Amino acid sequence: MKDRIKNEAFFARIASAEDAATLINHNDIVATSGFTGAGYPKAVPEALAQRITAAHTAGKEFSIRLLTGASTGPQLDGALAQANGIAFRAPYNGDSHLRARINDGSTLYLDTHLGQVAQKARQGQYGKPNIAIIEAIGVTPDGHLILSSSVGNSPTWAQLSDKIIVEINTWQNPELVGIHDIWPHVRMSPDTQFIPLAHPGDRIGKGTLPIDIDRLAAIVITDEPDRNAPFAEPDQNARTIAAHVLDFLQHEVKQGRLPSSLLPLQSGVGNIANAVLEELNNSQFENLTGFSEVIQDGMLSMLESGRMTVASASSFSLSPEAAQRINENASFFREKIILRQQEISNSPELIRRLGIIAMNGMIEADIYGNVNSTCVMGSRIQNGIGGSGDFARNAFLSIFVSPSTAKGGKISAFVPMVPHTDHILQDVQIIVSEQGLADLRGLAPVERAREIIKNCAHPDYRPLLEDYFEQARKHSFGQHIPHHLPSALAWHQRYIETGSMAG
Ligand code: 0RQ
Repeated sequence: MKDRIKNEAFFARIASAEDAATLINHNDIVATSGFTGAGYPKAVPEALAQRITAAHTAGKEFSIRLLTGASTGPQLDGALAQANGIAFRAPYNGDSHLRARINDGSTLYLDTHLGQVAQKARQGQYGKPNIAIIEAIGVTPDGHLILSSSVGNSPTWAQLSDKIIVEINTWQNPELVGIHDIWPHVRMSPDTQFIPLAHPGDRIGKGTLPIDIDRLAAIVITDEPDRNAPFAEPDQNARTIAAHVLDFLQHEVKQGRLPSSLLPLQSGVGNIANAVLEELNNSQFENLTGFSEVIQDGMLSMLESGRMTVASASSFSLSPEAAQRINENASFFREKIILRQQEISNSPELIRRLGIIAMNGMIEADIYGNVNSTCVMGSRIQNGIGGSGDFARNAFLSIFVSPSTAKGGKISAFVPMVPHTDHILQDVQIIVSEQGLADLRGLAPVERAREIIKNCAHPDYRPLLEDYFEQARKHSFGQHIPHHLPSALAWHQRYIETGSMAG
């Protein structure tokens, strides 16, 4: 272990996960590392879940308020949700057990733009964290942490928390050292500083995270891989959507609106986003760059093939096979990948300056191009807004992708009115389904409606949308964004009542 923990004072604080978990009490605010299933603590949360279950069995209350970077994994969100130990959670979740707790009302969820969490935490909006739990791959002789497969909010949690527990995960390759870039000059307004980053490959900070030894409560040793979910082979819809995106980008280059190396790419979670990246890897584009929050399999392939020269993010979201590739070739990837804290990877200032091409999935869009990314039937959370809002609003091009139907055709992804809005029409420039691509740039709302219905809606639902649009124009209170309010949400109500939007 001395090859991982090179500072004596840290070495002296090694404890078991069970002992470390006893430092956490009912109602504590616990802030952890972890972003999209990478770099989250594993052993202490599992031990805490057991402690919570034991307390509940003894008839005692025990729950925590949990803050993270983004989604974590089964040992953290999953185990604590199964123990019904999370009273409050922010800012993003992808775990199915926790999703069920949020949707049945037992956990309160504050879904937040990922780029804003650190700033809000510094303002005290979530309360002062009692304890931070941070996964690292080692400790330097001068007592700095070498973070693991994500940076997320770890610098902020280490700074704000009363106590710190560090998990050293020996599964992670120590050669990842040097992949991180932690900018130490984050300040509160009015003292905020210009972020000196002009290219996705710029390194502007430090490779390690200094922490205050006086607040270091325990070091726990683990040896477990991250939660890595295999990507499904892209289906026909994903491949068709990817081909539409590629045609569009090629057209933009031909028109002289994009350089042949495009602009830095952001790609969201999910199989379609990954399929677009795989398609780009087979394209003629060269010297691509990535400025995103997660690095998926598709981006890894592009770095390996040389199609992409550098990728900046806050974390990985990989299949087990790709995670193994990183672990085996850490010295290659640490030259091509930069992991930053999420207030830098998702900084509106940088997204606007670099001119990002943002590609994100969605649940549904309405005929005017307002997008719902989070709430099924307006009320049931799927994951969260994640970084899609940070990127969509500030991007050079903001693209949303989705199959035209869900649940075997029972749901149309294009509806008269969305029952929940994450991205207003002003932030949505391009929408793509397997049916086609709607280029909404420069169009007024009624022009957008015609494009979306014609190009994106499924043929089974297109006539129904045309009918709605006609009715809306006849009966609307105003003609700017025509709606027929009595039937605007009828499709959703019909699905809730009958299991199909088509009736
Ligand atoms: O549900 O698993 O129960 O079948 O939503 O849908 O088709 O697997 O698509 O994985 O691309 O996710 C918007 C959720 C799409 C994702 C969303 C149901 C569908 C399925 C998942 P089941 P698919 P994807 C960077 C950017 C917000 C965060 C973001 C997301 C499940 O893209 O979370 O962009 N985005 N972050 O059946 C009812 C519809 C539906 C629907 C799909 N219209 N109505 N259910 N589903 N469409 C990353 C980070 O920020 C960290």
